[in-house]
Amino acid sequence: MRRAACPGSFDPVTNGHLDIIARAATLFDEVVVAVGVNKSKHRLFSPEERMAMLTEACADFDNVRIDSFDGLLTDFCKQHDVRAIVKGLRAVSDFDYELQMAQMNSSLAGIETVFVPTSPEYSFLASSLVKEVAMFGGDVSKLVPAHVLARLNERLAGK
Ligand code: COD
Repeated sequence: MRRAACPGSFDPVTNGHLDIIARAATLFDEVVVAVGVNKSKHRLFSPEERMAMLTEACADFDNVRIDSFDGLLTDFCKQHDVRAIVKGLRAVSDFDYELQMAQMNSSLAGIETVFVPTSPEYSFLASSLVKEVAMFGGDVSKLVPAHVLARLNERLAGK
């Protein structure tokens, strides 16, 4: 079985993430969406909330499952027999950092990274921008699934 991981913070999941996950699901037998926990970083949503949003957003994919990890991504990959890491590339600015991580992960555990170019309509899309725009009352309804938009609005309203 060819199993790949799509790792990220997913705080929250956007349509850009989902585009990459959907395309990875056509390339591999199974895709594990791996939510990085990293307790030292402040997040708007808890790991459980991020996983719940991903579970709902990926419900239609038969070969996609959601998991989380704390620590090194390569350790997660070894534990789950993951052969490749799939990452989306938005722009040259992503490339420098992603290449560095891909080479580190390869040197740590021999795990390959497959880069999938972002679809043009999502090339500007990042969770951080979605949160910022939503916080100032901007319309992000085309950038995240409807259930994520509802949770985002609730959280930003302090609920
Ligand atoms: N279009 C295409 N792809 C996108 C888009 C978009 N609009 N938005 C995001 N993506 C893709 C990118 O590939 C991105 O890498 C991925 O989705 C996740 O994005 P985020 O923002 O949710 O997550 P990040 O970048 O904060 O996640 C970083 C990781 C958690 C993957 C990374 O820090 C990690 O691997 N941490 C574990 C610790 C570790 O192993 N460190 C050593 C690394 S060498």
